Amino acid sequence: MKIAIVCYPTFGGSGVVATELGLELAKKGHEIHFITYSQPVRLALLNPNIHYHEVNVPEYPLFHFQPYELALSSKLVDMVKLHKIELLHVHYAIPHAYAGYMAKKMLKDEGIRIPMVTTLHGTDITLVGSHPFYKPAVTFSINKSDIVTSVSQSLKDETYKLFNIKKDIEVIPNFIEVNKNRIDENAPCQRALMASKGERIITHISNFREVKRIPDVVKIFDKIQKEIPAKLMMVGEGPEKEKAEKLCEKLGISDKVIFFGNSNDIDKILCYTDLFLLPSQTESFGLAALEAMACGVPVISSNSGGLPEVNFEGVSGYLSDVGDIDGMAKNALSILNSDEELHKFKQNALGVAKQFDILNILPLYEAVYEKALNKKILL
Ligand code: GMT
Repeated sequence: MKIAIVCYPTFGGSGVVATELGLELAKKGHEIHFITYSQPVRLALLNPNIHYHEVNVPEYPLFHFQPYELALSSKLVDMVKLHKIELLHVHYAIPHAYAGYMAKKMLKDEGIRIPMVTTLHGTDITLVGSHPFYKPAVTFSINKSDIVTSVSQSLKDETYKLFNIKKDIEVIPNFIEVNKNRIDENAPCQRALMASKGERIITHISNFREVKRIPDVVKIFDKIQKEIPAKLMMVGEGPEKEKAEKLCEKLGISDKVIFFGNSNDIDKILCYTDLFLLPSQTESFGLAALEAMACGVPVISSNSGGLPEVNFEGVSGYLSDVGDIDGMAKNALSILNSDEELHKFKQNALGVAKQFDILNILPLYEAVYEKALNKKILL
């Protein structure tokens, strides 16, 4: 199949899912065309089936806002015609589903009919998409997609609650390549560099936005380190980072907290991690938690959104109400206080992650593509 994938190329769950999906589809022989404004961060152009086409938006003094959707839909039209692309898969509704629909319309005028699959990822529905400024366009473009998927049952329910959606939404969860060779043999797990013997290592990875409740991460860690020797690894960049650094200073724990910035080597950090913290306000799925679990790291998270669909209470970790810092610290300590308990949770976390192996999830996307190609195309 010749598939165009439209996504955000930056660090962030939806772009990562789109990129990993494209790479895996290419390995299976599909021809994949990534169409976005810069090369996706996890994209290695090492497979002849992978192509990348950049969307350029020239600056013009008249424009207060650059018309990205227009440039994207034009690029889609050109690339579909040039490469005989058969299907569009857009990740994150805003503005990709809207731009995809416009491309379909333009192509129809030239006698080309192409189906569009839209994958909803989370904030395109919850925090951003449901804002009155966007809602009519998001509703319209979801209803005009030939097939819609969401990354969790929770996000599907939320979509029906927030929008007037008249079509079926298929749940296809986030995935992970469980058998990936995560550890470089020449640079095995470098735990000793980061912490001394007897210290537990706790990690948080995100885009440091408000929804991640970064101050909670620091406060939970503060409570943990008062009871046991521990270090905190903070991985990622975003608007809440500076505030977190200040909070660490205020609590007098700066020497125990390492801020890494964005990293493409998260496996190297997760390989020496004992526990992962994700106390988010909401999380449609929580890919970062799954990535941790695939490295055998148990998760302490909030119980909001789709998190209970990936972090299983008392098995791969524990879940608490949003903002329950005491509860999360207590649960963390119950795992970290005993080597046996930690070992058990590590094994369990890996076991749960295996359910989300790419080998189980890829056929679900392929089935959706087949269905889209065989349906009457919506316009
Ligand atoms: O919140 C993020 O980390 C970024 C965001 C995105 O769209 O890139 O992530 C969303 O999509 C991920 C992949 O499907 C999900 O695993 C995340 O839970 C979701 N984030 C939120 O719902 C806040």
